[in-house]
Amino acid sequence: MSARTPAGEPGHAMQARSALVIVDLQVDFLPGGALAVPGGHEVVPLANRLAAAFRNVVLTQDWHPAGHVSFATSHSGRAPFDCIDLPYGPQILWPEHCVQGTPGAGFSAGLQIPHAQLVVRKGHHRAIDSYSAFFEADRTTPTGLSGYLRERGIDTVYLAGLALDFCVSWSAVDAARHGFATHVVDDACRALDVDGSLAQAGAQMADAGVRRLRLADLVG
Ligand code: VGL
Ligand code: ZN
Repeated sequence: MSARTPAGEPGHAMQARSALVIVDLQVDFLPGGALAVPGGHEVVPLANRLAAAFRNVVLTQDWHPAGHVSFATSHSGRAPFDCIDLPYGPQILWPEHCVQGTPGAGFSAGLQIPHAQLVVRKGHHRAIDSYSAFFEADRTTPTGLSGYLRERGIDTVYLAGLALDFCVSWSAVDAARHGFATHVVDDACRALDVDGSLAQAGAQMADAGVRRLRLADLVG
């Protein structure tokens, strides 16, 4: 394994207890996609490099049914990026994206992580969005990822992918709150930055004790 050990990380033995979670590197989030994250394509080769240094890799996949509650088209008179109140809280409305089984919901063709062990599909309940890989937006419906990691003896999580201010940060905050030592690899993420969302995500991650590091801290 070629990973350099980040500050405070005891090294090889810890690899068994660490997992890399690569968030939503899907066609619809890349330039030209339905909900493109600026520079999103730049993350794909970085994720490949990062993943090569991890024994345990999990991929997440945004995976919505047609007519999903997060789509602006599901609410008459609403436009993408409007915010509405739903029973579980405020919800930003998005263009239709990552519809189950469509090409846009597929992983980037450039993603080469054959040793990934689990794909977590999220956002599959029509009436609840799910940015986090751990809990849906009602903050109570679990995806099962926490139990999966714990059952495998994993206590440390690294995250990278798209979008930093939504699915990456929500996943990181939930991981930290549920007791995982949590690190976000900043330069292997890109953000949407909708109405101050990036600054807000930074503050929430800091509050939750999420550590931020850079790719070079992990792979030389
Ligand atoms: C995401 C908005 C809607 C993300 C997913 O992957 O960050 N953002 N669905
Ligand atoms: Zn989504």
